[in-house]
Amino acid sequence: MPIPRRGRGTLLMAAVTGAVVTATIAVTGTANAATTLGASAAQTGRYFGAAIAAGRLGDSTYTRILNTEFNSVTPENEMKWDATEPSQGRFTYTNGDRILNQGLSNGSKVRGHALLWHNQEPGWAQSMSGTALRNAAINHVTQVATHYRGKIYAWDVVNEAFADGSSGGRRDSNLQRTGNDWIEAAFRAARAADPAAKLCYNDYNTDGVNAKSTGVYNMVRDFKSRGVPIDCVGFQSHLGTGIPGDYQANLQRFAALGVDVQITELDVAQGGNQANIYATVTRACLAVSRCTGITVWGIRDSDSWRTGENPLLFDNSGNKKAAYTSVLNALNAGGTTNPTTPPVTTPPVTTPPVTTPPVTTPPPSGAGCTATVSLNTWTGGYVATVRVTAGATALNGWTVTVPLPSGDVVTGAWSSTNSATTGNVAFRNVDYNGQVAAGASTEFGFQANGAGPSATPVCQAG
Ligand code: G2I
Repeated sequence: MPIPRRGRGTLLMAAVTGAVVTATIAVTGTANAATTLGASAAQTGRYFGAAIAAGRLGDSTYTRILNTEFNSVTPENEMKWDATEPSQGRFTYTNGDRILNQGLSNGSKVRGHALLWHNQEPGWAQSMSGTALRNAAINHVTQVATHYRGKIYAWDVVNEAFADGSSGGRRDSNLQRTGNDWIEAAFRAARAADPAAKLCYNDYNTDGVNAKSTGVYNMVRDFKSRGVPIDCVGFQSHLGTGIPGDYQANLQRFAALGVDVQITELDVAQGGNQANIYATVTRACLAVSRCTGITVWGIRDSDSWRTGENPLLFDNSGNKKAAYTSVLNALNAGGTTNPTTPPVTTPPVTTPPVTTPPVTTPPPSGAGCTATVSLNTWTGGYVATVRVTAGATALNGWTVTVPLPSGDVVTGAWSSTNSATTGNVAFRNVDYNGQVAAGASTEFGFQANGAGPSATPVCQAG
């Protein structure tokens, strides 16, 4: 059959300039024609990613699939606490940076995983507790998020902090024992360090409506109502041979809280239903406009942490499996368009010159209270731990005013609320630490950018 006139013209252009052809295909190729996972997901504004390991980047089959199929990467282990801060205060980013650069050089998004997790804590942190651990954890969040500032699409700020089973409550860990507010303290520190990254809470066994996912749901709702910075929830989706019937409804109820949802660690046991389950997950994400993308937890079956379960989209030799085709077809069938909302960008804080009013010192003893501050500093910032001690009379509420020099800005506080972030900052007790017996003490803390308090804090009872 002779080539129609128009077709001949197109072919001629193709022969003359390859660049034009590429653009033409991208525009005129129907929405259903993409042939890789990443490109297919991109048709609806989403990404399709993989967890990758720095140690495998020398494997040419692995990197070929990675560079061809995926437009997002997550470090499988390289940005975890044990990898990035193997001894306290000594940060190593070599392997994390390899993942980052692999992703960025391929035009991919990079999901950061994970700033705080009770698992894979470095040994030095495992043996810590209380205020020392809290300070170390917040410092870790600040340092790592600062190192990767502006380069990470979304951070798993806190990973797997909820208990399995019917309680719907928090998992016990040394981090949890530093106080229930450790999660919000971590999110605030992460926002301060990298305002452009979306901040996610990530967990497993939250893939349907159940006690655990409802516990997370209630936390997210609480965070949104109190202005704690959270942008997204990650659903790991390590699935067996079934999938909860309310998988999509569960994603939708989180999205309705005003957060993005992401499938962050998808893998599915190989069995009769593997391809169908993969397709069901994909369709659920596509049906929820705030579901921004899907990440599979590895590339080939042989790369998976689930040895022997063959849970991924490529076989040991790198061949596409039936599950791959079912995902690709589901992506190409389309769905809601993700608006790819840009992350919240906090405008730079312009600090007006602070004129410090003279401080009237409360009576040093008897009724009232005293406050002392200890600092854990690094270049440009610090974590302050403030000890509040009651005088001869029990306290029923307290306020500690900390004088900050010009330029210091509080970025987060725990076990207290602060009404301002600069100048003379008043920290007020929260529900559980306002009552302090005569002579007894309680502690709160805050994190700030700057050099540190310029004078002794002032404590007022009541
Ligand atoms: O456990 C599966 C995933 C559950 N959600 C959080 C993810 O971060 C987690 O990933 C897995 C990695 O896939 C494994 O590769 O996390 C494991 C650790 O809990 C990782 O395993 C560890 C081994 O336990 C270590 O022995 C090994 O040194 O991987 C390390 C690096 O290869």
